[in-house]
Amino acid sequence: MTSSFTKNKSVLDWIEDKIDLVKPDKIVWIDGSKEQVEALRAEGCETGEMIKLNQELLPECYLHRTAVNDVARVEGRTFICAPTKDEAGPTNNWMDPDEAYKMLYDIARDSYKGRTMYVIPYSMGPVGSPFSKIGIELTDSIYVVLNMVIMTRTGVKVLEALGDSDDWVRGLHCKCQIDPEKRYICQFPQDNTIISVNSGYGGNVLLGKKCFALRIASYQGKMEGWQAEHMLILGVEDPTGKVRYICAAFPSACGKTNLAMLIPPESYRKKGYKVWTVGDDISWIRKGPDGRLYAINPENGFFGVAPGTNDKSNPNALASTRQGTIFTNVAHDLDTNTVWWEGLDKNPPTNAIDWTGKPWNGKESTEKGANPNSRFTAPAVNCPCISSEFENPDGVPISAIVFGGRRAKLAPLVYQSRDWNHGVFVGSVMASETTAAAAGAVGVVRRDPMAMLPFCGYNMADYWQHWIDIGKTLEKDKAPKIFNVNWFRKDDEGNFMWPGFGDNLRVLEWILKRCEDKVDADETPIGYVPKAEDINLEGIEDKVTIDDLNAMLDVSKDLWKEETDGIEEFYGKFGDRIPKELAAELDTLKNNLK
Ligand code: OXD
Ligand code: MN
Repeated sequence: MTSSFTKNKSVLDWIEDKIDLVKPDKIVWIDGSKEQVEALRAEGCETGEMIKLNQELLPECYLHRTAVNDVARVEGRTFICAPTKDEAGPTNNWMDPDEAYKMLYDIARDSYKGRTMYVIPYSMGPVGSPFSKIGIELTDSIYVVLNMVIMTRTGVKVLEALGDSDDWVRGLHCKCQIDPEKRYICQFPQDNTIISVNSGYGGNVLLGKKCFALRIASYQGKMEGWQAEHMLILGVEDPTGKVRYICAAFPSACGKTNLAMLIPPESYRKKGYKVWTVGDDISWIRKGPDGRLYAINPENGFFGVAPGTNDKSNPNALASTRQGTIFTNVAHDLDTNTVWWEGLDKNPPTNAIDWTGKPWNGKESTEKGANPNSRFTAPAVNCPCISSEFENPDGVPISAIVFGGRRAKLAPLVYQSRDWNHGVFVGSVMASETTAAAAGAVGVVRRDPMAMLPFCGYNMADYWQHWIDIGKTLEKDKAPKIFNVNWFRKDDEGNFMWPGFGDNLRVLEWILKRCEDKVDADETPIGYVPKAEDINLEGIEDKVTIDDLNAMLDVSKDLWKEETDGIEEFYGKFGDRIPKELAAELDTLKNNLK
């Protein structure tokens, strides 16, 4: 095969092979031009795949509805196809690579007949950055192309940066019949390959995101000495203009996008504090020339959950969606040709189409207008608080790493690990209690180490070892300090004790002071906990008293003893693959609780 876009033999051979397999009628290379995007939007509208929204109120914005059986990532049908089951580990689904290729090729064979193959060259990270990695996704979906154009850097410039290198991630997406019984999202970390069939929904088909930037990249990072993490990156600017950066990992439904785009409380704004967003979902982290850890956000947009986003909960996210955005599975207000979702405002449209495509009157219907997992795909540049360092090819230096989860009684508002290895332990035992938002029982503890449970491309115990090994390469005063936060502590009546949202900056302030040794702390069995008077309550004294704060900072030995049983059980799944450093941390915790 030849092409005017590249002479890279590994690229051309692979595409030729896939053309033979799926048999498209036509091949279109995505060149990254505005004209091509415009033409694809128009074509998507002609086929009904995309709906053009009110261009005065929402310029360059479109709506898409997926099949009703295809509205979320499917962890049960996501596989790590490593050579052996042990390499995938006990927390991943595993399939033998040869069997997986055969099965997937049988499903994909001839599936592009009568359709177009779009070839998307994309870069995760700024093109040419030493952090960045290149992928090529083949897809038969215009929706996927238009989303990838927002979420990644695409086009000719990517092929130029690749040159004749073989170091790129192969991605094949086939919509097929959107048959949920034949839906598979397969990662082959050893082959830099992703194959996704029978889905048209975001996380399953925008292959640069979870499949590449986390599952494949976590394995690449292990082999190459860096880290791919499910972490937001934010910068806190203090009144002197100094900006310090924090990476934070939380399981789904813990407010990651909200924290990444936090608006400081009024008293902080008056003093000159600002928060800058570098990323809301994924961090790629590596050591810089000065020995500190630096992070980039490999993405170029936000694929955020729409419901609950409004001008109080997250005005920056909402503002990001006002231009050049694709909405997926939200309600369509026919009177204004705009979009609506639960929690946007108290004024649902009465003449609308719901996310399933049926007529919907938001004032009368008991059904939801938007799917609970409906999304916006918004360009990062739209975000009013996007960091000036967003495009910095060298990333931003990380002062603190923050883990967190939803724990009603157990974890204090914030605590600091004693050192790097203890911090890795804290991340490895991360857990969240289930909420009513998900199916199943409420309040059940789900372990989600580093928020990577569904995203780690290899054995999680080896992943922890990789964390430990990275720590060994860092000088003590250069390593980020590691913390755990819990915004979700409840009192005996079941009320949240901490106001959250912008007030979380009060906790970040304490964290950054600890990083610079500017504030003392109390040593407890689980790590360092703030003295209540060191958390600034100015402006919220009527909502949170010192007594409340003391209650939120309390560490109950009894509850933590119960917790160690759960940790032991979880660690047990990994047998003797558990790093000895983490086994020692668990012993230390148990001793501290005696
Ligand atoms: C996401 C997720 O969509 O983590 O970012 O589920
Ligand atoms: Mn995520």
